[in-house]
Amino acid sequence: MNRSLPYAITLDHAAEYDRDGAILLKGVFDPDWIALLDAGLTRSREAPTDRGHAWDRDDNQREMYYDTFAWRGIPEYRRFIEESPCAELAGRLMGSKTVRFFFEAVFCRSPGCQFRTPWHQDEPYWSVDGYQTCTVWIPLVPVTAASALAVVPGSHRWGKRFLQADFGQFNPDGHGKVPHSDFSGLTDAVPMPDIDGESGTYHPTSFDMAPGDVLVFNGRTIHGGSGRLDGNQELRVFTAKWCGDDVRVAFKDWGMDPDYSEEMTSAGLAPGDTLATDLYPELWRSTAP
Ligand SMILES: O=C(O)CCC(=O)C(=O)O
Repeated sequence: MNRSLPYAITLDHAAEYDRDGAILLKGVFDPDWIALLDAGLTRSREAPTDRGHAWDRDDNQREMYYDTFAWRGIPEYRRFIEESPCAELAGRLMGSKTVRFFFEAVFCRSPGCQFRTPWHQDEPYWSVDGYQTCTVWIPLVPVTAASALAVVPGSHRWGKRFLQADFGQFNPDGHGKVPHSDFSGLTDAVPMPDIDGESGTYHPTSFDMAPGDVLVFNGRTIHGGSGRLDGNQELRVFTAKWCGDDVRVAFKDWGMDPDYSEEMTSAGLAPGDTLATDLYPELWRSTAP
């Protein structure tokens, strides 16, 4: 398994990521890493966490399944997070001297699932604030651009928080441990623009991707639209969320999703703190002066 990146992440890559709030990189992880994550996802589905639940199930029993923050109990995830070059990739793109692992989430669609992830941002609804948050979106199977996650280039710099769906409503089984977000107290948020609109204003962008390719995006970048699989296609995605130097704990009055404020408080973290605890291990540090 490749422990170092297969090619250098250059200043041009970092500049593209910073300009667009996202970047596609091909062939980052070798097949052994993908097989390991896939085995971890199978294990995780057999023993979901309290947060694991379906987001959608249609009349044909086609399902979209989600789970998160399972990595300490899933040895395959843990090995990937601690030993793969994912932390370095995040650090170099974010231009951060240090990188801490925040959490993982999996998005698993059965063949033909039509459920599209709603357009949303991450960082405004996480229990942290900071420009240097990112997701590494790693499909474990081939996916066409029409079904892959799309990003709205540049939206991380619009300086706005957008009202988005309460993801707790995606819960066909009425699962008890699903965080609900009541965004009604969010006075400075503006309505999510019509990203799919016919005006063609927002240019949502997605790519054909093969296992080993990654889409890395800033936590403020609007993303969504994935789904709409053709009849035989399934979509198994592992995502790793990373935080850089400028990230601080922030509990949002308007609701958090996922809401890690309890875990953070138990680990002794308070609003304004860095994430410097074992809960969020530092997994990469730049050696540049
Ligand atoms: O893969 C998906 O459909 C959703 C991914 C996502 O929203 C995320 O990683 O934040």
